[in-house]
Amino acid sequence: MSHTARVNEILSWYASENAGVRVNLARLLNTGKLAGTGKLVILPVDQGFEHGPAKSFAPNPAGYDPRYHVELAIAAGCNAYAAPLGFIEVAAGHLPGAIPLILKLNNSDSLSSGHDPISAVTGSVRDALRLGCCAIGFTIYPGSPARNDMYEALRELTLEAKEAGLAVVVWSYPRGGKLQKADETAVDVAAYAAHLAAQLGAHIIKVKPPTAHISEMNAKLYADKVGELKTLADRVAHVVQASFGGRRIVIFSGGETKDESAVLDEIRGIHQGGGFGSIVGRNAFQRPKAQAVKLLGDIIDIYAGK
Ligand code: FBP
Repeated sequence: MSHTARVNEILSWYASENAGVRVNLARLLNTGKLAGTGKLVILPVDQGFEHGPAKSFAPNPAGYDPRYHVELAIAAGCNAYAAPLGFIEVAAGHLPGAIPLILKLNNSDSLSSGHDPISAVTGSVRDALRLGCCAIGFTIYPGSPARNDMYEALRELTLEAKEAGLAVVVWSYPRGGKLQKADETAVDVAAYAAHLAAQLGAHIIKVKPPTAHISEMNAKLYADKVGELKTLADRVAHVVQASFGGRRIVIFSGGETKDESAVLDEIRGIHQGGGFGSIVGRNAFQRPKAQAVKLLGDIIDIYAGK
């Protein structure tokens, strides 16, 4: 199968990478209903680890069974499925090769509080290779006093993953330190977080949808730009621009479960702003399966320009 012009263009942004990395990026871009469009919709299910099983799966108890999620990702026509080691082991054994897998190599639980935000490394590049994954995933918390430890851990894992021909997906979630809650999704902070992930060698960058808030530290710098950042589309365009002038794949997370029209409005904004897609977890797996497949299908249609 030859690639579409758009997939070839995107692959050209990663010209320094070896064949294995580019094959795996192509796998991600050529799977599911958005195959060939250059857009991605990924199902991430690490919330059981991050937020706890009852908080994550009680709204739709089918989700306690890890097989459910990989089946959902396939039924909906997603490009990939991302999860920590335990869920990926089940997915790889249940439906081997059915959908590209992203092994999330670090995770943080919600049982302890009062510490600097930092995740534990809970998987390895060897695990990703053993399980046939096409990419590793890694979360950084820019703003956390422990950020440099995360950047340095990511540097090692990125090198190892790239040498092994795996793609690298970075969840860049500002939090901790001097950042206020509102700053975590502020447009200036989101743009900075996306840029950091790009500089750390990420092929795919994941941030939260940026709000119109500007953090105190950048208030002066952005004073003249506020009018240009009024809509979500404007703000997404700014984040994409900060990611090497649009030459890195940037996708946006779904957040807490909300009503369908709110989800779809947000996706329209991301699409209009030139975002490359979404990574939607709770808004998918916390709904009954038929509703989740329909909602993911509507999201995919927006990214497909339908
Ligand atoms: P959601 O669509 O459920 O928000 O999932 C996206 C995601 O990045 C997950 O991978 C992760 O568990 C979650 O968001 C983290 O959100 P937070 O750290 O804000 O609790």
